[in-house]
Amino acid sequence: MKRLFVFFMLCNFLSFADDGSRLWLKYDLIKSEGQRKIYNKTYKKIVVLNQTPGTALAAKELQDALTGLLGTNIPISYESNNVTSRKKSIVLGLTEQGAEEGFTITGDSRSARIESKSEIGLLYGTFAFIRRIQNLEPITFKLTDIPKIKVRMLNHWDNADGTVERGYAGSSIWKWPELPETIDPRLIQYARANASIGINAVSVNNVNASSRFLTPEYLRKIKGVADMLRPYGIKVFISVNFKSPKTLGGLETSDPLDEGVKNWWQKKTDEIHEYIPDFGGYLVKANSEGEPGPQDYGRTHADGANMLAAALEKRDGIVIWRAFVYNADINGDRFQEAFNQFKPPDGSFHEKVVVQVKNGPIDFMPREPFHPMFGAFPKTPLAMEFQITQEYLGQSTHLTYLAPMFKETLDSKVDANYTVAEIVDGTKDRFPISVMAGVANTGSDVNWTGHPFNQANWYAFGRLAWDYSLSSEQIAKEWTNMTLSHEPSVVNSIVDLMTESLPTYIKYTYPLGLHHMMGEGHHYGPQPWLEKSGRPDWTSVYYHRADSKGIGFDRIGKMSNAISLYSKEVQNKWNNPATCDLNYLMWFHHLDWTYKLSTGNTVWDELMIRYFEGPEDVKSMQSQWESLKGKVDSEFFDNVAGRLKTQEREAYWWRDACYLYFKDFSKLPLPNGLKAPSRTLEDVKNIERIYHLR
Ligand code: GCW
Repeated sequence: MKRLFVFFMLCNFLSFADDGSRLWLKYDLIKSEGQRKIYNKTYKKIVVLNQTPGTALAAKELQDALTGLLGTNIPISYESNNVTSRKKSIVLGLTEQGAEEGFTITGDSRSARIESKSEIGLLYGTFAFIRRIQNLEPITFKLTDIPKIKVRMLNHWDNADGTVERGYAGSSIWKWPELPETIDPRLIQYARANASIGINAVSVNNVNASSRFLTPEYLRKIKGVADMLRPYGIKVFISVNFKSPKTLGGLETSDPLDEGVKNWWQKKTDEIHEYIPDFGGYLVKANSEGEPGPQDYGRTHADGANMLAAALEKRDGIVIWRAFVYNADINGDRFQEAFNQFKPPDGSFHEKVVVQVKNGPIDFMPREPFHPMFGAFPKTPLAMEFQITQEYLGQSTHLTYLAPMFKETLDSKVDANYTVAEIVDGTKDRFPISVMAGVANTGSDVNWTGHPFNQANWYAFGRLAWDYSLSSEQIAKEWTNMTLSHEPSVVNSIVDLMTESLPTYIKYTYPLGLHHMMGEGHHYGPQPWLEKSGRPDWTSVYYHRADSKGIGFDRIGKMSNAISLYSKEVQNKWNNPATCDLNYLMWFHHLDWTYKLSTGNTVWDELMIRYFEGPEDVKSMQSQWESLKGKVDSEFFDNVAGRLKTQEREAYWWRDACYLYFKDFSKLPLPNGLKAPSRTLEDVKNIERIYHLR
C-alpha cells in the first residue's frame, strides 16, 4: 500500500502529460515545498463530527485532494461533538442554523472548520476549502457563502441517439443504451465537477425533445443518472415534447385545456416520481422553431405551462418554460417577439412556473444587449439562459473565454435601480424561485469540452450562477491556478489571454454590434451574403441590412421600435447614435457608411479597422501562448497551440468575407495602411459551400 502511494507521488512529481479529463479538480502536488509545508503543518487529520453518507463523501473528497496536493496521506476520523482538542485538524460538521446550501469555513494556524446546515452545503464548503488550497491561499480566514441563485442548472441538448445539438466535444456523456445497468465512471467526475462549482440541477435531454424520454424504458435510464447525481446535490429535469399525450399516450389531442390531456400529464408526473422522487421538473421549448406547443390548439404559453405546473402541484418540482419564440415575419423584428408573446400572460403564470429567457433578444450572439424582458415582467419570475457551448463563438476551435460576456449581461442595468442579475435572483420582485441555466458544453471528448479552454467556460458559468458578483478575472485566475499553473507570471499571462479573447473574437466576427451573419445551419464561419433561407430571420441580410448608403438595424423607429421595450434609462443610453455604446451600435442604428463616430473614424473605417485588427490580435494570442511553452503541461500546450493556428486561419476567413462582401455596398477604399486580401469574394464563399456538400 505504502509503495503504491510512493509511486503515485512520484508520478505526481514527474507530472505526466495531462489529457484534461480531471478538469479543474486535478489535485496534483503543489510544486512549492514551502507552501506545502505550511499546509502540512496545520492539517494533519480530518475530523468528521456527524457520520452520514454526505459527510463521508465530503471527507473523502477532502482526503483525496489533500493527498494529491500536499503529498501526505491525511486520516479521517469520526468523532462525537464533545471532543475538545481539534488541534491540527480540519473539522467537518453539520450545524443547526444556517442557509440550506450555504456554508462557513474558517481557519487559523491551528486548525480549520467547515460547517453547514446540510450535507450538500458541507460538500460545497469542502470544495471551497479545497479551492483555497488549490489557489495557495493563506490558512487564516473566515468565510460564509450562500448561493445567490436557487437553481443553478446545466441544460444538456443531448439527444436519445447520442448526438448533441450544438455540441462540439464529441457525443453525449449519457450513454443511453448502456443505462441504467452501466454507469460510466466518468459521470462521477462530471458530478464532482458540478458540485465543486455549485451546480445543483441538470436537464438531461435536448429542448427539441423526443417523447422517448418519457417512456418507462428511458425513465429507468434517467433514474440511473438521477441516483448517481443525487449525492452531489444535483436534481434531474426532463425536457418534454408538448405533443407527448398524442404521440406517446395515444390521445387525440395534446390541448392543455383538455381533461384527458391534463390527466395524462398528471399520471406521467406521478410515474416519474416513482422513479425519481426528488424530480426537478420540466423544461419546455414550445411553439418555437417547429416544436409543438399550446398555440397549436389556440391556447397561450400560460395555458401550457400552468397545466404542467398543476401536475407538479403536490411536488417540489417546477416548470421552466422557455421564452425563445419567434414567428417568420419578414416585416417584423425577431428582437421583439418573445416580449410581445409573453407580455399579455405576465401575471397569469402558475407559481411553479419560471420563464427562461436567453441573455439577449436574438440568439446567443457573441454580443447582445440584454433581453428586454428582464426588468419588464414584474409578475413572472424570469430565469437566465446562457449558452456555454459556443455555437456562435468559435465552437471548439476559437479560444473565447465567456465570463466577460455573462458578466456584461448580468451587470447591465435594466433601469435606474436594478441590474439584470437582480431581476434573475429575485431581489427586485421577491420571487421564491430563481434559476440560472447554461447550455452545457460537455461531451465524450477526453477533456470534456473539446477546446481545453472551454473548460473555463463551464467553470465560470457555475461560479457566476453561485455568485454573480465575482469578477471574470478572479474566476479566470482561480481556474488557471487549479488547472494550469501556480507561477504568478504564468497565471497573469493566461488570465490576460483569456480576458482579451472575447473582444478579439468579436473584432473579426461581429464588430460594432453586428449580429447573425454566420454560415447557414452549421453556424460556423461567416456568410454575410446569406439572403434566402427557410425563414427570413434565418438570413444574414435581415440583420445587417447593408445597402449602398449604410449598415445596421434601425431599432429606434425606422425598421422597428424595439428600443421602446426598454426602460427610459436604457433607451436614453442607446437611442442616440452619437452616444450609443459602440459595442451595441448596429443593434439599434442603421448608419451611413460615412457617418462619423466618437472614435473620429467613419462607420466604414471603424468597421474595417476592427475587422483587420482581429486576426492580428489572434497572432498576438499565439505568441503569448508560445511564450508559455514548457511552463504549462505539454499536452495541454500543444492542443491549444494547434487550435490557435486554426483560429488564425479562420479569423482571416471572417475578415475577408466581411470586407469583400460589404465593400461592394460601401464602394469605399480600405482606410490607410490596411492591405486588401488577394482572394476574391468567390474564394471565401467557396469555403462556406464546403459545409453543405453531401
Ligand atoms: O440557437 C438556436 C440553435 C438551435 C437551438 C435553439 C434553441 C435547441 O441553433 O439549435 O435548438 O437555438 O435555443 O431552442
